[in-house]
Amino acid sequence: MKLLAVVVLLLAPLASHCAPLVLPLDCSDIYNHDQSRPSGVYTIYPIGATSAVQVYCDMNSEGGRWTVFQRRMDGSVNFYRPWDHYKFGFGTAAGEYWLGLESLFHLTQRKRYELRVDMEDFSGTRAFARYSSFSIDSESEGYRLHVSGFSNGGAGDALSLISGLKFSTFDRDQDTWDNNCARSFLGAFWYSNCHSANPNGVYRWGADGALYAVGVSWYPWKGHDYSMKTFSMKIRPVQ
Ligand SMILES: [Ca+2]
Repeated sequence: MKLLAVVVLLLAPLASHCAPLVLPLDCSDIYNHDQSRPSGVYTIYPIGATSAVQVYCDMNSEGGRWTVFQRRMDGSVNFYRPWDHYKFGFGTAAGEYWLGLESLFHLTQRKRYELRVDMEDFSGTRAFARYSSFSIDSESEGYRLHVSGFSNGGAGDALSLISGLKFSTFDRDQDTWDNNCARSFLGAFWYSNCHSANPNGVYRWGADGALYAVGVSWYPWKGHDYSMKTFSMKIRPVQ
């Protein structure tokens, strides 16, 4: 009994050095807790203890810690969806998905984030764009986008000009065009009249002009009628 008490006393300081039971808000929290964690699917809690959601964490690009909120890779998930789907998220974190605007709003309320947009064409060439500041407003503000501080990873800038715009889906037109951009270009995004990038457009296999500008496109790099092989949008806290 005496021995057990001694053992417990000896172990007590060790226990207090163990991981604190703090739920990770994003992939950066997961990385900072254990820097040996590889890229992959993890559970985060963007809105609190009852908001568990699975995401893909990019632990490789430029030092890692990236929380991926949008990902295209094989065309297995339909991205032409209504407002509520974009609000709450859809797809699977191991494959193609959209995290959800509500989670994104809460994350960018809690920390200051930067944005990285990665893309790859069907010949295996990669490019990216990075923005030193990224946040969105609440749903009552239309999930208005704030993005600035572009730096070029070969892809060019397709987002600085759309900072300040509200998010649009086919059933909630908040673009600046007389018609409906989401309906015309088969996606959902921060559209103006209409876009220089359509990350949530129709997955197509490379160059395809049969239908104008409906693919997973990034105009400054490949124009309106080239649809990427892979595309992802990811955020991490500014250190
Ligand atoms: Ca409109």
